[in-house]
Amino acid sequence: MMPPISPDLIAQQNAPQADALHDEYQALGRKLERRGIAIDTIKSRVKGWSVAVPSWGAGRGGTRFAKFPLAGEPTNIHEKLEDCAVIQQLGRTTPRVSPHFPWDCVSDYAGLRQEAEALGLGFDAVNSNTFQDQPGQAQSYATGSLSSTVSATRAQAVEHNIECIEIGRQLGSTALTVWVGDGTNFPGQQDFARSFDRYLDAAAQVYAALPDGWRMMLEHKMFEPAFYSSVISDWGSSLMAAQELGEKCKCLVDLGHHAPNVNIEQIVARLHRAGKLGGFHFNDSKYGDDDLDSGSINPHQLFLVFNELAEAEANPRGGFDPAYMIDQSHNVTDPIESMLASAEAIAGCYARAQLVDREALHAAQEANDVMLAFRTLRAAYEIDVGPILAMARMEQGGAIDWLTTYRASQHRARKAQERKAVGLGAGIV
Ligand code: PSV
Ligand code: MN
Repeated sequence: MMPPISPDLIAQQNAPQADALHDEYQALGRKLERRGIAIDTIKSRVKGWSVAVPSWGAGRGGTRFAKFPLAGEPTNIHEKLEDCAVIQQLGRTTPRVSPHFPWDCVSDYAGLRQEAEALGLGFDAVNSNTFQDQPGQAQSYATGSLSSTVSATRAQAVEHNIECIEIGRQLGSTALTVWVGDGTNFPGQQDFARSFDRYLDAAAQVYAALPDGWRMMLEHKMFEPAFYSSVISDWGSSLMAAQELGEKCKCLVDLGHHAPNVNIEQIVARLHRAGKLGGFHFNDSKYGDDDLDSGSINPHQLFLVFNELAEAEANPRGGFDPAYMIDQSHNVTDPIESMLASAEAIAGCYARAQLVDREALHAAQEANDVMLAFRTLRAAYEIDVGPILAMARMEQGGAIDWLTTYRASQHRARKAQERKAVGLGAGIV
């Protein structure tokens, strides 16, 4: 299969920028060398690091008020894969796609896997969906799924999750992410303890169906769609559930699923300490949202999360292998551009965290030298790692300036001719 963007175009766009990039890379290399860091080592680590993109993020998202479609946006998994391939071709940080079912259902999963492979992509964790009803579905999830009071509804939700595992097997995935919207809107609507018991009982049936080498990741979310209480509302509930379910069950941290200003980096450290850090859904948020582009609002928090990850990697305790995924909704941008920007922001925080002088940091911490500890950490954050990321991209066939190259490719305009138009979404207020 032809790559969606011509490699010649990428090379042509890179050519006039290559000298400046080499200059900047060398200047940064000298600066890092003075701090005892070899820039090529950091570049190799960046090349070895990756984050998955969500299939659902390839289309224009919407809010509950409206969706503003984009001409040429993908409407099925085949078109979504094609756009994800563009992201990988230009950015070289996102070789895997995390699919969502039933949104990405097809009749031939072996064929879908081959299609992805031909585009240079693989599949990451499969996501189940028991937060919406599907046409013809026997039981409704209106008042809950895995925690429903109705046993037939719980059974249906269990069965769907098991089906997702089966699909994932065919796609080469090794993880199932479970997020449920279960919860309440009114005090008194449900009993907190009994809902959690029912959830655990149903989740245990899903857990029992996990193949060897698989993990199940529980994603907590404080609110929405349930606005008074959620069954798996926070990392405490998630950890309790993961501990009860077993070794193969871990917690997934979606950055937007916390109250504003919560210290997420500390949660990351705690989950690692408990041996339960399963993975991430990266996004950013300002208030109570979970859909803005990673690093667009609070890049410093993203860096602090990666600082904890670097600590965890250096001190793996029982093991360190989190799954990294993006989970965003792109309501006003071209999703390809947003995911390229996000992948760059995330990889940039990964790179900066590699620059922290850990020995000096630990020494300052031990000596209770507050300012020195703070300055040691901040020094890494303040380094512009752009030349490392751009060099890693270029050396792997990606674009130095992915935005200009993407726009020059006219990919979206071409797809607007080929793909069927998406209807206007209806706002509800
Ligand atoms: C819920 O807000 C969530 O973060 C879960 O990961 C879902 O699977 C995803 O968004 C898409 O709705
Ligand atoms: Mn999520």
